[in-house]
Formats: sequence, C-alpha cells, structure tokens
Amino acid sequence: MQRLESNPKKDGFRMPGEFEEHSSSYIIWPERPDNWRLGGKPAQKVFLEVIKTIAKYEPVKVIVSKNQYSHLSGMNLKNVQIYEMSNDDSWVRDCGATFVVNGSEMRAVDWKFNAWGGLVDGLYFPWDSDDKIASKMAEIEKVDRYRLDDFVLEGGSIHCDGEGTVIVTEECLLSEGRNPHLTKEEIEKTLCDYLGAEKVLWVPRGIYLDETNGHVDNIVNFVRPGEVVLAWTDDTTDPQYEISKKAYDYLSSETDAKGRNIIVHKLLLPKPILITKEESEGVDAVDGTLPRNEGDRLAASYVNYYTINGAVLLPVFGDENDQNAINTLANLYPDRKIEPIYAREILLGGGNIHCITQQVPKVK
Ligand code: KQY
Repeated sequence: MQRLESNPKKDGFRMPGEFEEHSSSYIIWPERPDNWRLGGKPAQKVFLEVIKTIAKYEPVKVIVSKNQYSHLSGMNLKNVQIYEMSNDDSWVRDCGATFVVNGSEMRAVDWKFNAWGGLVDGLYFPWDSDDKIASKMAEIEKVDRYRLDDFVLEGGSIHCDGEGTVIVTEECLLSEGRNPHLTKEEIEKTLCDYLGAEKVLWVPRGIYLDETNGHVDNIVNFVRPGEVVLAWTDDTTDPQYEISKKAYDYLSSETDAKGRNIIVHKLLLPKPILITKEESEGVDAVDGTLPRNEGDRLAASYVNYYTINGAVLLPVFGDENDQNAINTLANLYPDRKIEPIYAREILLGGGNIHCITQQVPKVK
C-alpha cells in the first residue's frame, strides 16, 4: 500500500469517535517478562478474556510473536484472526495505526512511536518493532498510510468525538520525551491536520503517577459528542483530587468544535491500588525497563474502558466502587451491554483495556 504525503484533513478524512461502528478490533498478545509478571501468563488469561468478550460483538485481530503463535492459534478462537508479527510489547492503542475515514474509504495514520518518551523517560528500549506495527496494520487492512517521521504520538494520548474535537493532556503532549521541538500551537495544528479536527481541548494532567505521562484515555473519555466521563475522587487529601478538579473546571468551562458546552460526568475511581511483593517479584528486572516495585501505586481508573459495537468493556478491580462504575456506564450507554472484566493483571503492566485495544472503523 502507498505512503501518502498529504494529510487527512486536506484529503477530507477524520478520525471517528470510538463509539461509532467498528469493523474489527486489534490486540497484541502479551509476553514480555520485564513488563508482565511470570512471563505474561497471568496477563494472557485476562487478554484472552478481553479477546473472547470483544469477539462476541465484532471480529478481533490478534497480533502475536512467533514464540506465542502456536499457543494462540491452537486455541481455535471464534471470530478471531491471528497475525504473526514482531513486537516489543502489547499496547496496540499506542503503537498501532489510528484509522481515519471519509464517506467511503479508510486510511491509516502512522505516528512515530518512541515507547512513551524515548531516551528521556521512555518505558523500554528498543521500540523499533512497535514502531512498525501501524504500517503492518495498514497492510492488513489494505489501506494507504500517512506516516509522521517527526511527530511522536500514542493513540492513548488522544480522544476524538468524530465531530472536530480532540481531547489531550498537556502533561503528555507537551512532555520532553515526545515533541520538544514543537510549540503547543504546532502540536495542535498537527493533531487537527492528521485527525481531521478543528479544536483541541487541553486537560492539564492525567491520572496521578500514570507512567505514560498522563495519557488522556485514563482520565477522560467521550461518551458521545458533547459528553465526557472524567475520573473522579471525593478524597481531597488524595493528590488525584486536585488533578481531577482542574480537569473538571476546565472541561465544564469549555465548548467543543461545534460550540456545545461539554457535559462532564464524574466517574469515581477505585481506592488506590498498590503492587504487592509477590507481583513485584514476578517481573524480571531489566535495565532500561521501568521497574515494578512493591508498594508502588498503580494508575487504576475505570475510564480506561473500551467502547465496541453493542458493548463497553470495563476494567474492574475488586473495589467497592466497581458497582458504581458499572451502574454509571449502564446509564450513560443504554444501548450497550456493560462487560466488566477483572483487569488487575493489565493494570500491573501499566495500562488497561483501552490501552491494549485499537478499533478499525466501519466504512459505510
Ligand atoms: O497506554 C498505556 N497505558 C501503556 C503503558 C505502557 C506500559 C509499559 N510498561
């Protein structure tokens, strides 16, 4: 397929909202022992549950290394296609393609990926296999691709409403390890050009101690255009309180690209979740990979849910606020089934269900 030199906006393409119809979803199978404990075995069980749950609603495409290919293909999963592909880890939201559409055609945006901050504060080294995933996804989908060699971005650092509005965090998009050569205005323009958008909303920070430099997908998500959920705590002594309060004040005072006031729904966070000794000891300590220390607080949030055709996959943690998250989302998504998945093992790897999935929009 072709590499395009123009940009999606010029060509009349836009990134749809995740809540718009999908043709399929991608996932990368986890195995790296310096990120996933016990060689990824506990995480694989949860990834499998995510795969099987999505596959009830839409086709799933699973990317897997040659080491794990036979293990996964031997499972003979229904509505699942398997693709052997080199990879560095399993965060397809971040290293995978962002798909854009016009009325009748789809294309891929292939951002430069540097493992969340490259040599400044990246989470592992090297990341060259991950940086090639988006172009391989474009080949699988048989679509042309816009490649940005000079602009670092992960899919988890943007949320689009499909109607001209993008939400990001300043903490992430202005971080030293991404695009320090660009001004905020230049970053905005690149986002609008490559997502087919008109307006960028800049929430100050993401979830407390989020190792991605505060990806937006852990703190805010679009339910539909003009309406978002925001991760929230009422505990004023928690450092998260000030972060969520600033985001709330900012979003409630802003309008989107269509001039609508934004409705902000608060979604209570689980109580702080810490890494146990056993969990820490299960991860191989490797120079160049972020360590997992006993007692470290994880960036747990229900907002890291994934919206698919007919359902919402919601990470839950065995916390007293799980049921509140289920009820809140059931009210906000009356036409979708809420599918709670106990996702502590994904959280231990540094993200959650949204971070390990990537939608392919349906082209009408
Ligand atoms: O999008 C994410 N939350 C990915 C985090 C990467 C973690 C690598 N250890």
